[in-house]
Amino acid sequence: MEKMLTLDILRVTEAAAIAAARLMGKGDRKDADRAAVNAMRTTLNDIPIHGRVVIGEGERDEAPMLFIGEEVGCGGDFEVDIAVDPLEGTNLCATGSPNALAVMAVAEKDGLLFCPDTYMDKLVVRPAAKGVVDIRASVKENLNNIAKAMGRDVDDLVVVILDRPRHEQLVKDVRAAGARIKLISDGDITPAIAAIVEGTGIHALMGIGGAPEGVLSAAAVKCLGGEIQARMRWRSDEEKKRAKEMGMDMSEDKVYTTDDLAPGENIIFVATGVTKGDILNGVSFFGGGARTHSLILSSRTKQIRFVDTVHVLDRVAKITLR
Ligand code: VTB
Repeated sequence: MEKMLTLDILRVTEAAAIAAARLMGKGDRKDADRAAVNAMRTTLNDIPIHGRVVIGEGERDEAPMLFIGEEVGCGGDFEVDIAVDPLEGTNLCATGSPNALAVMAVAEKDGLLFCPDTYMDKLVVRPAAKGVVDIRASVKENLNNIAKAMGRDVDDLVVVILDRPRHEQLVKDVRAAGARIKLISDGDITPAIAAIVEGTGIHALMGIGGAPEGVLSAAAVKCLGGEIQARMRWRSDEEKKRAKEMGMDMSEDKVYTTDDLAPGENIIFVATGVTKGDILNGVSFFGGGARTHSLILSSRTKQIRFVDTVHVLDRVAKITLR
């Protein structure tokens, strides 16, 4: 599957990123999101899969496209589950800020958690700290254990947290424990990846963000190593009801591990940069075409690929390769 589908999947996130990047800095996040969704859906329906969207743009009645449960693809041998975030960081794109991405993960059937669009409390750590943290433990205890496992002091650690009033106590706790913090305005998939990769200067991600982003982050963790732990944080009774209908455990105490969120053995994770960020360059346009930068991860081969693509939309365009 990995060999056959990788380039097709790459085309999907590339198309979404190019469409969204055209609207970068225009101040309308919904417009940019819509453009990414449209492009992703059109390209997705052109690839040889029987796909089912398990993480999408929301439930059927509130999202006209790429809703949870939607069938996509043009048929063929592969029956797959798909998680999409056509524009991760809609605000980042609308304001031309770093780290907006087009993201997608594909796995064999039942390889990614089928979960509603709600919130999730997350803890992501490096491979070195795998097995020494517990999301139910205190922030201090977790930070001490991460520092010990990484052979450094707590004040050498940097934790990424979404800058939201709901994280006031978390921020206080991290500071009290002695670690440093990078507060971000939006987009917790990029820092989830940064938290598991050496040399990024990020050592953990903590706090409550989107559940869809949590499942996508778990797909990346499954490919790269490290660990994610998560707990559902329902926003309303309506969401709980939907989740119950999907057969989910309603308890906010249930801890989801990497394998609960992304149980697949054959996961492909692809992200294309929309705006230039910590891991990827954004889309750049030139007369007659565009250039994209993407990350492709595979849980089976453990290969990490960075793909730089020049899309020539006008055949007479002058192509500059650097
Ligand atoms: C979260 C986070 C996303 O939006 O969903 C956040 O996981 C929304 O949080 O990466 P609020 O409802 O508190 O604004 C993102 O940051 C994407 O922009």
